[in-house]
Amino acid sequence: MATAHIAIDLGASGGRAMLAVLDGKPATVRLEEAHRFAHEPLDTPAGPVWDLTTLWREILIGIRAAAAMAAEAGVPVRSIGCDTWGVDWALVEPGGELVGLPHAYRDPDHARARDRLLARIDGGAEAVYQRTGIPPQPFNTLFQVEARHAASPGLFTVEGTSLLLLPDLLHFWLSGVRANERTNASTTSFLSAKTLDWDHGLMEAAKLPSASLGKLVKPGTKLGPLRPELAAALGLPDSVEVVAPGTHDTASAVAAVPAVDEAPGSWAYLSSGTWSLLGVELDRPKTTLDAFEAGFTNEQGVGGRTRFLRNIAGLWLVQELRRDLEQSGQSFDYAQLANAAALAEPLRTLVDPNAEDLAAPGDSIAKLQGHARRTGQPVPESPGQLARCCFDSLALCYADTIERIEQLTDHRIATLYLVGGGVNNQLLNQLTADATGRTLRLGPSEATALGNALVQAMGLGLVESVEDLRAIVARSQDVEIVSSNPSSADWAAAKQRFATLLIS
Ligand code: LRH
Repeated sequence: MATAHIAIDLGASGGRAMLAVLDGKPATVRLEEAHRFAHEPLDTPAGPVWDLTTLWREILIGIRAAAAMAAEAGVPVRSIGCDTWGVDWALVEPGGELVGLPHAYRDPDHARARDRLLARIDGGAEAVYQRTGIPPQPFNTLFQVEARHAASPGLFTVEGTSLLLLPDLLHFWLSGVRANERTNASTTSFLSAKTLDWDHGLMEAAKLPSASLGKLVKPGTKLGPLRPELAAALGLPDSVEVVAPGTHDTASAVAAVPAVDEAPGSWAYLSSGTWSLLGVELDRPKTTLDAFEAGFTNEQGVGGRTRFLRNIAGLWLVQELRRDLEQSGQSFDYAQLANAAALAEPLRTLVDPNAEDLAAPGDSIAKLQGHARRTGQPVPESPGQLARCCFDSLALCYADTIERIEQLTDHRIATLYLVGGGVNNQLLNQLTADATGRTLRLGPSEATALGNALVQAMGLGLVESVEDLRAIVARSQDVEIVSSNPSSADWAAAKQRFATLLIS
């Protein structure tokens, strides 16, 4: 019998409620959008914060819409689960009251907090990496907690307060149950890569209160039924279960990569959206010095796998460029910007997409031009030149990352699976295939919502394993292939130039 699962998928600039219907033998999945909304961090004197009441209202609108779609199709809703971007968190008092608003991770204060905290820890960043497998990115929860603690120590004083990552908070609001789901917990940089439990010692070394860390659960855990009063208000039976998916959006996306019948180690994934997350699955974290120096994170995945990947700035660069162009009176939509980039001279100006100044919001044009000047390259002036600089640099960064993976894992990557909204960017797809010299398999663009819904189904015993999940996704969609044409430009020379620009 067909079953329906509601996936709430929040990104840093927009969220959606999706209805997934699982049906048939062998099973396939159909995904429909019930509701979509935009949101953004709000500036306050204490720093940028997430507008939680708006998010909650939109989520409830989305659940209600998805419930109505399921009722119309005559399919029972069995579960709901939420995923969001990583690292951001909230404090909840024992009585359930929220302590302050959660801060948004792109806050310049976090880089200062990181430097301060690492200076207090013996062995600094490398020691933290060996313990957690997470490189010292300023937005990691560890550094955010340091920033909040330094600014407002009073936040942490109430006994029994829980630190919940954002999807954990939403699950608490939906079910009344507090738990920390492990995939997102691994983005905090205080989850031990060895025990996969909280690293209380690291929290103590960092002089941070760790009593607030709660019970860890794995993806697919049934947290409890939807609160009865909420179920009634949403038009759902109170038998609907709140099931934690891989609550880190990247974990959900990687779970839904349709890699079936691939030789182990022969494929990599690129989850492409605001961020580009490029990596492979490993059986366990790899916290060696060379992995640290190459900038790889070891995040936890669905089915106990490790997501060994690099966080690359991704389409954020183009989103920021578009915003800056708009502020200077030049309005482009993404398709127009990609068209202008396609007509611009290839490989003219390159930047390291992971340069820390580019990750902070604002002044995109001046920053890109500053990088060009400082490195003696032609300064991009037109929107097409600026966008081309972003796309070419991303493609080269992907190629560089695949080479690093091959060196670190001794595997040869033949195929790159591309999932997420970025799969719709044809120019970047072709540049990626050309720069990497790999075959690209595209889709699904909604991998995160699919992975979220199917891990819920796994928690209910309707999907057997990650392999089963991937086979369902593969069966449910057509895969588009992009072949590489490495002779399209002088990629070899560009790679050499690119290598000289890298900060790490
Ligand atoms: C992508 C993502 C990424 C990082 C970042 C903060 O949405 O989750 O994996 O953790 O957001």
